[in-house]
Amino acid sequence: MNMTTNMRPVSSAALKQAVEQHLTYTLGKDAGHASVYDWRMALSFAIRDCIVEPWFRATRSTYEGQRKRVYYLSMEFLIGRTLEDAMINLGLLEAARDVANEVGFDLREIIEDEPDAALGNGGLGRLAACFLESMSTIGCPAFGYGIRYEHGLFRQRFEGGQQVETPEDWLTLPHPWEFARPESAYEIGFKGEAVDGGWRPAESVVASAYDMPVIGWQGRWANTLRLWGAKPTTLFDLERFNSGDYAAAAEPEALARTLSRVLYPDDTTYQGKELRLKQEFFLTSAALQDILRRFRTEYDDLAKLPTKVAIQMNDTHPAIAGPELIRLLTDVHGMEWSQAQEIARATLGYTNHTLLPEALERWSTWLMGNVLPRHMQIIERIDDDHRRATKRPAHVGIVRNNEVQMGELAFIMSHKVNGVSALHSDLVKKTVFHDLNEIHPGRIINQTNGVTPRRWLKLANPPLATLISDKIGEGWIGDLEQIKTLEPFAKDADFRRDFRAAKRTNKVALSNWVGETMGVKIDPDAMFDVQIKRIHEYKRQHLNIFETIALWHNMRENPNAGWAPRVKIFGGKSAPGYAVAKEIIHLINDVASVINSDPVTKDLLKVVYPPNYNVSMAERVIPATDLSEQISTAGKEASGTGNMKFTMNGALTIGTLDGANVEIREQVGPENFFLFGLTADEVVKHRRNVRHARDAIEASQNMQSVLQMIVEGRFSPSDPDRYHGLVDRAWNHDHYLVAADFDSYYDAQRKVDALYLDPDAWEEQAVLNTARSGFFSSDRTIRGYMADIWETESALVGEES
Ligand code: DL6
Repeated sequence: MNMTTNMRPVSSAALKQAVEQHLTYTLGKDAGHASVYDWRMALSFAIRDCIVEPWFRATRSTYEGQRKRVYYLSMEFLIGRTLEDAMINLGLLEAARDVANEVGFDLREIIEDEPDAALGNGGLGRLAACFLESMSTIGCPAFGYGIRYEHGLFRQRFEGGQQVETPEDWLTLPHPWEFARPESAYEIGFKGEAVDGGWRPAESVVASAYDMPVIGWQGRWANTLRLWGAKPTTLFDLERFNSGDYAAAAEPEALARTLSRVLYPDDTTYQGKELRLKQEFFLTSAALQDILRRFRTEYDDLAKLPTKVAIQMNDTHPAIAGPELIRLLTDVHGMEWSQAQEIARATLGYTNHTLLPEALERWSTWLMGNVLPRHMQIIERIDDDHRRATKRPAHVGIVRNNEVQMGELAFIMSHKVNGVSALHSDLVKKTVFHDLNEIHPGRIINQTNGVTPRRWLKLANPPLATLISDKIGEGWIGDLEQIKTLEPFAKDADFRRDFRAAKRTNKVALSNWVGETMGVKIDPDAMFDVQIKRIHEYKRQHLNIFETIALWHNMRENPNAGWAPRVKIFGGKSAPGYAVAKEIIHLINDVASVINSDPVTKDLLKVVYPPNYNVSMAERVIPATDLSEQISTAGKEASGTGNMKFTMNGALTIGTLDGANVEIREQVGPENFFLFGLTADEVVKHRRNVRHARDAIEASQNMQSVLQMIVEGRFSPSDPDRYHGLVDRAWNHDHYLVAADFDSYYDAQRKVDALYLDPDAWEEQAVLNTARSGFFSSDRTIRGYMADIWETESALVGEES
């Protein structure tokens, strides 16, 4: 099957014609009066047209070949922008640039007019987006299932250095990438009562589908991201309307829409519990009903489900899939209980993304029984069956302490459970699922995360992508392992010079953007030292800012000591209710104001924290980064994926032995990685000493000076007591061992300085980081899931690429 399309307008002239058609007939706009928004919409529709044919072909081929499909259930898909990604994968970027120029616009301006689809909080959601793209690239027949949140992750701005959240509104303007499918709609019930092997819900809403095609590299395959929007079962209460009570008449619609209105702005704890549980069930039930409907159009025998369907639960958020699938198979389709349980288990897989106790989902049995009474019965029966079969003691299990442990439920209802880096998977076995691992040896496996090189290298970093392709050809884009052929060029002075020039181009662009948007002048020749990610104590942005303060202090004491000039760049949002993380944001901004106005260090150190970090900002910052900060407390970061993006883009990493840092260091070579800090085992041992922070601070002159400056109000002169709580925590409640790792981090940073002052040596290591990043493609990760969990094959095997 030749998936390259003959309908695609490959020439600039054909694309221009398609764009103008859409401008005129879809948007009803006269070219002479069209705005950047109009051109963006017209171009998006023209590009979307080019996806439709490969999309149809992929669907037809899946049906005709009776292929197994993968269904990826995720409460989050952090997609960012779509237009540029689609143009790149279709090979239409240059044609689009010509079209934009001809109509008098800059393509970049058009691309940047698109709002980010921020349907996720961070790593977990962005991983899901990378996976969708990789599944399409590989030709793995798949659907992503998620929620079409009207408001994605909140917008962040700073007022007086403090985070202020405002609603995100990506759907205010029409979304050109989706196809509404009102015919694909399912009723989702809640509450009511469980009745004799069934359920009579008291409330219900309709889940209505919106499909986004996801095109893979070179347009050879396209899968579907199906997002569910909530609608009322009855649109309107006419009687109330006619009696003049308009607000009450609209109530059903308003209530239903609440379900898909907002993404929960927190990736570790859960608030608004009932609504969150309802959202999880809404996604899961709609997806499962859709999966069974599709399956039954092709096969009669539901016993064959696991041979044609693989369902992956992205964390425990869709873990209600186990009981819901059993309910559908038994109550609705009349299957016998034990067979239904076996079939559900053979179909489901579960990915664990965290060991943080506060992020392991638990629902009170009261809430679960109230919102999903039939499911509560099913969960208890699964638990009893499992306990009986495995002779597990009564005090452990899915239901304990009047709570439903969703991790246990997901584990017990899955045939495979995976962690997301080698270290994390090992810790999953040793900690949260220790006893279940002994009962079910071999069920827990590892699938180290990855990121798509199309978006994170080709799209985000055109200067470097072009340089690489000029040297080794374009094969790396679809097969990142090929990037290792770049390795010998690390020794080639001309190549190193070009590599440096590519980075400098990106640094100049970032400097200009920071100047324009924040009014801070930064020097593109200084080292760009970057920490961008969610703000969380375990990620230790406070370790970074403490080190920044120590560095600044020492620079002031001795400005001519041969420091490497640096720009410290931070980016990230805190969950709105996470006071400690918000205090860290405030401190970073306060420190930035003091340092950035210091005449003594003005050529040596700057601190910038652009607000509202999102996917598009990451695409801007990562290619311009020299030093990647991956400094979490060992044992806490499940994997990280930002760390991989930086490595691909030739940044060196300073990091702990945590998450996928361990594998990054192995791949790039320990001599090309700045390691510091305690290991995961040492962290556990260290915590046993109740004085660990005090001992470490008392032994560190630098750390003492830092805390002294903060507590004296050096960075908050108008409110000197502002950080007393923070300093008290550093001395007395340092759960994430900032003090214990501080000196080791400070020393590693001085090694970073020394290397940066030797540009040739730095560049050699930077080239090796890029050249050895092949393992971190999400294509590799997806192939691992396909082989080890889903037991599926690529539909593109044997096809010409
Ligand atoms: O696996 C994707 C990503 C990892 O890279 C991060 O290390 C991890 O923190 C993140 N986990 C979550 C957990 N949320 N919940 N539950 O976002 O997953």
